[in-house]
Amino acid sequence: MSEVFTLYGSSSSGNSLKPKWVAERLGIPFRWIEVDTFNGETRTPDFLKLNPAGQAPVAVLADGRALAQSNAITLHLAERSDLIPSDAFARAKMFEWMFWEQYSHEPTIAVRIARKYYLKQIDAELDPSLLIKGNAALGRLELQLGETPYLVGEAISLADIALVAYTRVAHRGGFDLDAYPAVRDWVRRIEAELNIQPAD
Ligand SMILES: N[C@@H](CCC(=O)N[C@@H](CS)C(=O)NCC(=O)O)C(=O)O
Repeated sequence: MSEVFTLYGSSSSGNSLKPKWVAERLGIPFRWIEVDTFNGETRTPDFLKLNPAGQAPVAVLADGRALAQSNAITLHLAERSDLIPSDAFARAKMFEWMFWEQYSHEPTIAVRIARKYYLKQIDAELDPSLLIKGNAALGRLELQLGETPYLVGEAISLADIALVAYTRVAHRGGFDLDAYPAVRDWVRRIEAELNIQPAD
């Protein structure tokens, strides 16, 4: 089957992996174009035509339309699939987690991972609030996952995929998942459901 879309992404970026995992799980054929997000490849004139914000991931549909923002791409790919709850309230809860991910989880955990693991900054160079706010985010997840096996309802949804992307590699940012056993077990469960190997 020919590709339904092209995904510009970085293999080291959880944001890029979210739509990749969704497409793979739903059996949607796509072409992956690797982009180095650390050396300006998302800031070239050609890339900026796809996403003026200069960030990966970007999905380019077969008709040429481009869509950015990891969670928007997953929503588009998963339209009418079982990764989006059909019940209106459950669907809104899924959005609640996805919006929270972009405001309170990714900007702390993903940023600390990028600075510490990829850019090799030492702890003294890092904003101390990243560790505090990242641990608060993990605590929020632990509270939910101590009560329910998935973030919303009885099955995996886009909320789990959005949140697992950086949580599974949180140790690279200096976060200790052993302090969050329900989160740690959920990570393994979601990785198994998505058929992806545990990180590191
Ligand atoms: N909110 C965006 C964040 C995208 C983002 O931060 N992308 C990073 C990689 S994870 C990037 O492309 N950085 C390169 C740059 O800003 O130049 C999303 O969820 O897609």
